[in-house]
Amino acid sequence: MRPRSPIDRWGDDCMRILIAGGDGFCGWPTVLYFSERGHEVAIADNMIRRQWDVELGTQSLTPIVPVEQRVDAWQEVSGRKVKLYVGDMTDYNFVEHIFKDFQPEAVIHYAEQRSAPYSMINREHAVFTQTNNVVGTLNVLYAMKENAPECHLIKLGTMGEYGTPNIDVEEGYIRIQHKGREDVLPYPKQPGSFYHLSKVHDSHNIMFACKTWGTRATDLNQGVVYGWWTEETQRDARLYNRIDYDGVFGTALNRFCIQAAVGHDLTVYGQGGQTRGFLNILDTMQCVELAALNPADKGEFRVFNQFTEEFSILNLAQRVQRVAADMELATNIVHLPNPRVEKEQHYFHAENTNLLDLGMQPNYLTDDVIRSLIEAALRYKDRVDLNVIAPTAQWR
Ligand code: NAD
Ligand code: USQ
Repeated sequence: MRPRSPIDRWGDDCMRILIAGGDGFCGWPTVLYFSERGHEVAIADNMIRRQWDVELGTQSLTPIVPVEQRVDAWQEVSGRKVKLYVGDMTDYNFVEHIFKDFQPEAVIHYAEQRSAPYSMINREHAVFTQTNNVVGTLNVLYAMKENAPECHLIKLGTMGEYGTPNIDVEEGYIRIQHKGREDVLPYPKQPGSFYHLSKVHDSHNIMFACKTWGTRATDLNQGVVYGWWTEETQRDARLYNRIDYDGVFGTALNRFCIQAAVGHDLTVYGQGGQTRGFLNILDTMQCVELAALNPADKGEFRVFNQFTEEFSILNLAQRVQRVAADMELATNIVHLPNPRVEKEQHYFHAENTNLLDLGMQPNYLTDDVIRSLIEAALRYKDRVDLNVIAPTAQWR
């Protein structure tokens, strides 16, 4: 069968989609993206990400309004209604209620604590991260088994599950020959933080549910996301997406663009040879849509590596520095002592053909994209608190 592309999406393809974590950085644009395309969309979120801002004394670079106002604004702007369930995914009564009430055909599950540094602050933060993430996902699996056995789970995992092995990273599975026998087995996992470990635990639990109960699931091992605007989030100031730049939740390329805008040194940890998969947030939308339109079979645990390009951190900092110089913004690159325990020079090459085979059309990182991110950051530079940029969580 030909893969279903976004072009087919109108009409029969519209479905009921639950977006867990729909108030977050990836979740909110996903809500608007699917709603705009005619799907019936519901958000589940407990707004804990906004509480972590309070805990860490930071805020989104862009001003964001409360989720209720976001949902009302979307209805006003687009004429489309999005349902909102406020609650904690670790509370099974809450999760089961949504499944009975909304009866989703697909669940896009973003609702986790997603910062590696946050998970490494201390014991409490490590325990919280793993409990929040693993229990929330287990609740979704049970709610699907009991209430919606045909539903498709689209779960956000991370490329960091694999670590940085000295061989190519495959998509979820690897063919191994051992003592004259051969099998296709889950690709070895070497995660680099208690957060990344929580994703490995999730993957194992989901794989077990698929095998045991016939659950259908797609694990999207996503790389580092950059950018923050999408077509829908720019339509009204009340629809703006959040964007993090602080030392705990900010991620590499977005941080460098914001640092360049405010004249802060670009903070490369250690040598900067750390190489990761990256993708534009526009491609996050594309990938989850392709996964939703082409569901896994019953009992299938499908793994896609969700990134478009590989970059070293130093290379990204140098590109941002060069584009900033063209904009007459002078920036230095500093090599800070690395707060993490990770390889700073290593081999890294990962496969990413599964989503391309489904029709994904990557948005590659060009100098124009970097320029547009720096320009967007310049508009909000007065909201940047220079005191929260340094990394604080230490791995050791
Ligand atoms: P985010 O923190 O901005 O959003 C997560 C949302 O989930 C927040 O709105 C938060 O309030 C909610 N949430 C967390 N725990 C919850 C719970 N127990 N119950 C209800 N709601 C809860 O994160 P994000 O950047 O949008 O990431 C979304 C997902 O994508 C995460 O699972 C993350 O691991 C994964 N991911 C993100 C990136 C990235 O670069 N941002 C890269 C790869 C993978
Ligand atoms: N880094 C720097 N300077 C910075 C920030 C980061 O050198 O200012 C380095 C880190 O040491 C690391 C790399 O850049 O080697 C990536 O760090 P990051 O903070 O950009 O991303 P990471 O901690 O890996 O986590 C982010 C998201 C997480 C997602 C992951 C995808 O927060 O939710 O799972 O990217 S991946 O990296 O592919 O595992």
